[in-house]
Amino acid sequence: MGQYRNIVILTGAGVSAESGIDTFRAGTDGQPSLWEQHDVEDVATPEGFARDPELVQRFYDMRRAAIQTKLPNPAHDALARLDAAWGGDLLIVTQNVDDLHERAGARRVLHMHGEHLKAWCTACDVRSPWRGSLADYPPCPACQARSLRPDVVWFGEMPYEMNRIYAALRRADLFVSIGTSGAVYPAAGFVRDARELGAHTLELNLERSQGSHLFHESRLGPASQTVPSWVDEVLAGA
Ligand code: BJW
Repeated sequence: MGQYRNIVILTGAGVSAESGIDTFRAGTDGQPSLWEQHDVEDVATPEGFARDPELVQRFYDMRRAAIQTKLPNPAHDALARLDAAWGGDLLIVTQNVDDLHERAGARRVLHMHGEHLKAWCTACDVRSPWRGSLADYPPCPACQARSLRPDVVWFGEMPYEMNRIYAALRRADLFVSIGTSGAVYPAAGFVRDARELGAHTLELNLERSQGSHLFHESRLGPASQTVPSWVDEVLAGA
């Protein structure tokens, strides 16, 4: 691992699974996944929100409350350790809307699918820190309009900071994907982009994902084990 300088790490729901946060597709430890419990068209599309905003607000209220009771696990801790120690470029692009990377101490984190702990005012376009409920139409702290929605990216919406992500992928000589099924684009395409641009590509996942064959290397196992040992390896070679 000593030959690398610029790293992009993509994380998905699998990195937070051992903190007790539900994954979206295949459930873990006998728990049903989120999309087994809720219809994705109803709760994760702008059309679903327009049809039944209260249902969607309650779904996100429940998840926003739940993440505040969870703690980072050894995978988040190891990535924070790498972030603190790594002298080259490093960007943790997370699809997760929880704040566990930050609570573990990571600084170079980009939330491409938004954040549970922010509310977005569709009247004035300001995003405000938010920990409570949105279901009872609270006023926007900036403009007082009662037009707040969860600051998350639904299907059909543009993920955040794509230019910054592609710029990091162009510089990367190592791309690592952790705990994501590779089912959702554009994130699922990053491995192809990174590889075409010359990066070494590594997958760390519980099981082989949809795009496993696209990686140079796959290591299987729970993130709480595979991530700390990979981080040790990278830092030993640095
Ligand atoms: C463990 C583990 C452990 C478990 N240790 N591992 C046809 C083709 C291509 C694209 C499209 C298409 N039709 C439509 C599209 C576009 C669409 C899309 O991708 N649809 C697919 C269903 C095909 N995408 C979009 O609409 C996106 N926008 C877009 O494309 O804009 C246009 C554009 C054009 C050009 C450039 C850029 C943009 C927006 C996608 C928004 C996704 N939003 C959600 C909800 C966010 C808010 C919320 O949290 O509610 O994001 S959906 C959901 O899926 C969430 C996640 O971030 C995302 C990815 O899920 P993830 O993280 O991979 O979780 P899982 O559950 O799928 O997998 C968990 C993995 O962990 C598994 O592999 C387990 O094995 C593993 N695991 N435990 C290690 N302990």
